[in-house]
Amino acid sequence: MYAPSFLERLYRTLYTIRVFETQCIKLYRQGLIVGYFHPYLGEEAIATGVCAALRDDDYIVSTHRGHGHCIARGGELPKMVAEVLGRADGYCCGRGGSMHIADVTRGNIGANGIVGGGIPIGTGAALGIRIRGGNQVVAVFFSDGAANNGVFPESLNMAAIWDLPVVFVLENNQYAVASAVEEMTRETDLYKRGLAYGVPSSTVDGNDVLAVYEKMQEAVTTCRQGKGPVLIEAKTYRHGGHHVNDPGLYMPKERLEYYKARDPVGIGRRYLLEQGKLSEQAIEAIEREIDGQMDEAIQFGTNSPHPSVEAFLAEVQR
Ligand SMILES: Cc1ncc(C[n+]2csc(CCOP(=O)(O)OP(=O)(O)O)c2C)c(N)n1
Ligand SMILES: [Mg+2]
Repeated sequence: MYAPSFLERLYRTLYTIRVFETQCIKLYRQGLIVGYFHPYLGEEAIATGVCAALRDDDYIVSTHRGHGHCIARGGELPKMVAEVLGRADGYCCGRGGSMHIADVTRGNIGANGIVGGGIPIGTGAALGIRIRGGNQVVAVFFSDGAANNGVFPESLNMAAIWDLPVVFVLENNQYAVASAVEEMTRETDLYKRGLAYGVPSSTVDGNDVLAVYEKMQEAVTTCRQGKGPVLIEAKTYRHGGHHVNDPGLYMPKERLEYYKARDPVGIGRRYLLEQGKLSEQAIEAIEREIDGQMDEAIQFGTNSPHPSVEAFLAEVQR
């Protein structure tokens, strides 16, 4: 059904996100990354499937758990590693760190340390598209915790009355830090909130990259026809605690094991093996190639200098 080259492209993205997060966790444990680092492990299929359905001139708005979004949008690993290490050659010259990577040349408007902060920004970008008469689409990523912030219903309603071309991608990983979604809301099918605003809304298996891709394609078509917005709730689960230093002991073991058995990277690999008909050896060669790219990115990042104090002040005064 899908071309092997497309399945390979999806798998390359899934695997790259997995390797980036895994290697950065090691850098964090070596004390090279300061502040917080929120891994996207276990959620890779959402960014991958969503971004695969976008055009180059579309936009995304990311979150504090945003490395996967950036990679799926074509972000460059060396500049990403340099940024999370706070180095001068990073995407934001080392001023943003893990939670604030933006890559405007690829339509990545940026990550955001303010939970829910990206929702009105993405809605505004969609309004900009409408005013300019374009037919691009904005994908706004956010999670279940952000959905409980007032900006979500406010933005959803505004986008609905103005038919804005925005896809609200609710990554329901079932936790906001240590707060389980069922403790935070009675109705845990969060997509239903969109129905109250007259917005086409549905849920999808967030661990299945092709399911996400197909759902996003429908949403993008709706938006390009001027019938947006759309809300997609992608159900998933973090593979660990909220950030690197959180062991996630509050996460029930059986639930974690259930989701780990449905590993999004493993599912993407199976698609490539079975539908793409790539051999085990061919897939391993792709994996070694990406491992090598990540090693080079780490070299680049660790060799990059720390930003100078003068440069910091220059930016503040600009
Ligand atoms: C406005 C705001 N409130 C609180 C925080 C602290 N905080 C950081 S991450 C987080 C939880 C976010 O949960 P969710 O939106 O589900 O995102 P996830 O971590 O699951 O990706 C909180 C409360 C913040 N950064 N911004
Ligand atoms: Mg969450």
